Amino acid sequence: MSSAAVEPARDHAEAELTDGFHLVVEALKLNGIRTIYGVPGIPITDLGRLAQASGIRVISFRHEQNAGNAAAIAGFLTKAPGVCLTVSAPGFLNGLVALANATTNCFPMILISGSSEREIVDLQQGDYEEMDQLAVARPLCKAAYRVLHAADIGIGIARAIRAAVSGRPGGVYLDLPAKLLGQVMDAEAGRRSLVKVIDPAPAQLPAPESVARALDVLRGAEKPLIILGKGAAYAQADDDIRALVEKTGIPYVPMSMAKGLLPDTHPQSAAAARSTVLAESDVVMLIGARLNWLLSHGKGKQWGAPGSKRFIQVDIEPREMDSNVEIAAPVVGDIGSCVAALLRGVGDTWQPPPAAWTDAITAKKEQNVARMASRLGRNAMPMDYHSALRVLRDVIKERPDAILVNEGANTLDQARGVIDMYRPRKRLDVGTWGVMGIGMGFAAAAAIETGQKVLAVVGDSAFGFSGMEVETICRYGLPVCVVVFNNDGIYRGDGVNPSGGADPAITMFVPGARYDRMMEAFGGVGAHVTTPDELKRAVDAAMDSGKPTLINAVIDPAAGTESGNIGNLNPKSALAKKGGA
Ligand code: OXT
Ligand code: ADP
Ligand code: MG
Repeated sequence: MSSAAVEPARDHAEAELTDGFHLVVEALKLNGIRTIYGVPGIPITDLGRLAQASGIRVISFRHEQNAGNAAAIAGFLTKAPGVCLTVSAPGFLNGLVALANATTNCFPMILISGSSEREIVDLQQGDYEEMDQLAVARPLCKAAYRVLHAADIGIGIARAIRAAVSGRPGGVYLDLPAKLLGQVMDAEAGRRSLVKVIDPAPAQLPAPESVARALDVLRGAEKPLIILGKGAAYAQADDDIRALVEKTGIPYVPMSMAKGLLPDTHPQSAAAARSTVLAESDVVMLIGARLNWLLSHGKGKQWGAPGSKRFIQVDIEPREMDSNVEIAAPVVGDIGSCVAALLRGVGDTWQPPPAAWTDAITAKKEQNVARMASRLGRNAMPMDYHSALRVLRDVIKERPDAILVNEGANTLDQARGVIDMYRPRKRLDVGTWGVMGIGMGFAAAAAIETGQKVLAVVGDSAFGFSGMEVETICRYGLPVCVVVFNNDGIYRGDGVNPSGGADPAITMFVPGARYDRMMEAFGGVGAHVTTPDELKRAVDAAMDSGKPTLINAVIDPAAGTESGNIGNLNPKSALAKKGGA
């Protein structure tokens, strides 16, 4: 559309007019966007106001990264793009971390940022918050667009929506220069320029021969294994996924955010025998899970003898195949269609895996469960991770619809193992990047998008990245209970400054800090607990009342390990003087 299509207001004194602000809001509404997460300011304050006036829920955060994380997880939970609205340069950059993280995790999201005047930015003449935002965003997201003419707003938003949710979902950047928002055009022409996206994420059917090949490989397995990833959770094909697992009788391991697709207590879950099944399986079917670092790239010691494994991979992204190891049977398509096709092929006469395989898994599971039970049974004082997590495990068992948000290092790794999930998409965590700071944004959006109560279990360091959003949680009265596992530091709270100087160790925080008072400062409920009983009472009260609550749970500063379960990824200098924890 050329600029000639944008007519100045003065020529239309009599005609009904619209402008960029209204067209953006109408385009979002037309496409079913009901919530915007963001931070107001120049040049998008009025855009937010107008959106709110016209019935969109606009949630104002204290920092764009948290608003962006909220939008990203809204996308994961709903399969519709979560929208984050920010101001130019600094606000945009704050939101960009969340956009990149969404893209990395395959969550559909749109970051809409206001920007400065193109003419000034391109000549680098020093405009207010000058930055070539489109160029900065492009390498960090799935697609990036800029709209220059009001008459193109409809098509720009349509492109952003389709790019975010079709194929492999991801983050999209949409650049809206300040001047665009004020552009005026004929209202009827504006209405006609809007686009309602039809079938934004079309089914992608797998080729029948790829399904047949996968079933052949699976049928020939002596020690088959299914790995469910967060792509499987995203796909919302819950009944078929469960039927596929149960009809084949194949043991499965859920990746962290796929926990609950089948209840973690399911007899076929091999989560508690993870090392055994990764090493000893002969055929592994990945459904919506990548062979990235979280799965040791599908090779090495963890995966047993070289050449002992054949992989089947179900994924919507063809280029994911053979990314790390050879995929013997790629099945490319959307998980709903692929799993339905696999299920049809499985039929009613599928032979379950040999008992030798399932018995070996059961034996290993029993060992690990017994080991965990003895840890859970200890009543350590001060609390260690397991004594605190035991009661949180019970909270989720009693309230399987509640959403668990989880971040930290030890707080993350121990909670993942201890807290069973019973329903799909109820566990939200640090994802592919292991990023700290998703906590309060995820918690707020989970409450808003699902209407369920949220339990956020976060390390004291992790909490600090988004902690100011407890004000947001109080302001909107969200049913979020935050439990801060307070061990006085990153990984541990007993670090020592190796120089012997007065500064604290780099992993230490103020000992005995009272995070509960932050929630009280904004009118929420604060609690300070030192025993499992106190913790259970405080969490039960919060989950029953739905009042914004922060529980400061004191954890033994010496209970954690450096980097949690992934200490192997933390390089250590052989030359440095030993210090710290
Ligand atoms: O089979 P085996 O025998 O091996 O046993 C396994 C299972 O079978 C068994 N298991 C069970 N047994 C019994 N019962 C049950 N139910 C059961 N379930 C499992 O248990 C073992 C282990 O099982 P698991 O966990 O499944 O297996 P494993 O081997 O651990 O799996 C490997 C992984 C890689 C899949 C898994 O470990 C994983 O998903 N890890 C994710 C790790 C991660 O992402 N960590 C976060 C990043 S750490 C670090 O980077 C941090 N930073 C730096 C930083 C970051 N991240 N971001 C930003 C923006 N800036 C800086 C910081 C600052 S963490 C951090 C803060 C930390 O401090 P906090 O105060 O917040 O937290 P605390 O540590 O608490 O102080
Ligand atoms: P996890 O961290 O749980 O292992 P990953 O984020 O690594 O999961 O992998 C998710 C995978 O799921 C990605 O490769 C992505 O392309 C895929 N995916 C996402 N949504 C769908 C879908 N609807 N259909 C098929 N594949 C999907
Ligand atoms: Mg800590």
